[in-house]
Amino acid sequence: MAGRIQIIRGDITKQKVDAIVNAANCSLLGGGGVDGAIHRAAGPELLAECRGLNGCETGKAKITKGYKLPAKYVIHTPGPVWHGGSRGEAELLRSCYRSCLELAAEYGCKTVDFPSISTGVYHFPLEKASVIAIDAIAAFLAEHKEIQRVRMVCFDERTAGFYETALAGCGVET
Ligand code: AR6
Repeated sequence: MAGRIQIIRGDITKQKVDAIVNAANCSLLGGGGVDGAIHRAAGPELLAECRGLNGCETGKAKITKGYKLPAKYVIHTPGPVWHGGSRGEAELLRSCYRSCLELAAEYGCKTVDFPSISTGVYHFPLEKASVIAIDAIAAFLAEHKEIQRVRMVCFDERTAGFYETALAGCGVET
């Protein structure tokens, strides 16, 4: 039987889940990468709601509706930009995952899909980011049985491979 943490390859904008996470920037006003794809698929009402949120700090999260997306909610989190690892990047990335899951639980979400936060244009090394992500998700799920399933939705094979390895190595029965 599959565990509560799963890794899939795919496009996060196509997933019919309670909440998808957006790897945003602090303005919450859109950008490239997965952020651009989510805004395109959700339609202009998403940007309109985001304009009222007054941005978001790195490592924190804010929630909106999903509009034209199959997902009910979008949880927006600005990940840390990688500066070499000495500027609290690891703790900030961990905080992104935890903050998103806290909001998901608060809104009654049972299924949550994440993209690989910070490993695109923010250049967080995948090997480190994948271990932090899986560890943070596993720790949260251990305390929150009401969330049934969390998936990492990876856009490419290389990214999926790192998360598979991290999941296999995390040693937590999820
Ligand atoms: N579904 C799933 N994953 C995707 C998709 C998709 N449709 N599109 C891209 N990815 P990035 P970051 C993957 O750069 O590093 C934006 O401009 C992508 O292959 O989107 O956190 C924001 O506004 C990569 O593995 O996010 C910020 O300014 C992962 O998503 C900045 O980029 C994250 O890559 C955030 O940078």
